[in-house]
Amino acid sequence: MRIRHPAAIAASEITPRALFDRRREFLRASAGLALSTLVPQAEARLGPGKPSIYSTSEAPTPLKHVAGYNNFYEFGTDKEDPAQYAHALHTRPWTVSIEGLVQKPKTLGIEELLRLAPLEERIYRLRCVEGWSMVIPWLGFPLATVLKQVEPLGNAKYVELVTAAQEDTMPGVKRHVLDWPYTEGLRLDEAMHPLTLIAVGLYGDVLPNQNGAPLRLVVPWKYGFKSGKSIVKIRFTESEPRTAWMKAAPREYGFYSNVNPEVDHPRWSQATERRIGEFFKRRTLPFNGYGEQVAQLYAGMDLRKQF
Ligand SMILES: Nc1nc2c(c(=O)[nH]1)N[C@H]1C(S)=C(S)[C@@H](COP(=O)(O)O)O[C@H]1N2
Ligand SMILES: [Mo]
Repeated sequence: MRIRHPAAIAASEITPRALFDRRREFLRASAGLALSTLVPQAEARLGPGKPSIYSTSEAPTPLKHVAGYNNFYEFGTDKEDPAQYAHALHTRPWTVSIEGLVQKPKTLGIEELLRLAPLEERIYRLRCVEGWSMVIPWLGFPLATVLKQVEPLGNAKYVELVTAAQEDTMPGVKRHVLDWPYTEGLRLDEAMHPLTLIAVGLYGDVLPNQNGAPLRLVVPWKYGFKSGKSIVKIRFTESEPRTAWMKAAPREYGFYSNVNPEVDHPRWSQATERRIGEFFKRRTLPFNGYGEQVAQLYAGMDLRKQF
């Protein structure tokens, strides 16, 4: 696909403040009790988070689906496996090592990471390459905040994200489904984009383990698999990192993985999606509806070849 004119929806999507506050009241009221039953080792609530102009005004998907229908292959390949097994994940102590082509490599503990920036609430669409989607009220801060801590060198062009592989808690890593640990990657400008989020919570509370506790990536204009869960390492590189899905099926999953209704997956169409909780399918939007913010990152690229 060639870049089209920015999707017309984006401006109308920016949530007016009053509506936003009302919706947050609603989110808080409806999340409250339910989440504590879904997060066994519930820690202190993270609070509501600063509202963000990047939030969609679409209705959030009920928490029972957000935390009950997941892809987290380290815990098994069925959608119910993560909710069933991820309670065992060790989320403390937790450190993230930031290394590679940087002036000042650093290892930051989760508590230090949480102090880097005020938490924002970002209500984003998430579309899985399998053809389903959700709307999730994340709590987090831009990945850029973390990347700026280490002074990248001039030849750094990409970041590789490496996620946890805990053999004692993750039954899936004993099976050769993927080449563990699960890794992902972004070009530096994608990684620095203000939409690219490190999420530490959702629905006003800490992340349920099955959603990638204690911290995961969220890249809303790309297919869900780009949003790696339970990150332990961020490495700056000069060449394009190979990702877990590219290694597993290079014909099916490319590096960019931008949501693109015009480029079919080799085994199925990407033109429509089913919002979890709804019956009828919706048409999928280019860049998952975030084209106005990100299309210019890909100007001049042929996104059929660089899929
Ligand atoms: N470590 C890890 N991260 C992962 C995955 C995974 O299997 N392992 N699955 C990805 C896929 S395919 C999707 S669609 C999203 C799902 O995120 P959610 O379960 O929070 O909705 O997580 C992504 N991040
Ligand atoms: Mo996915």
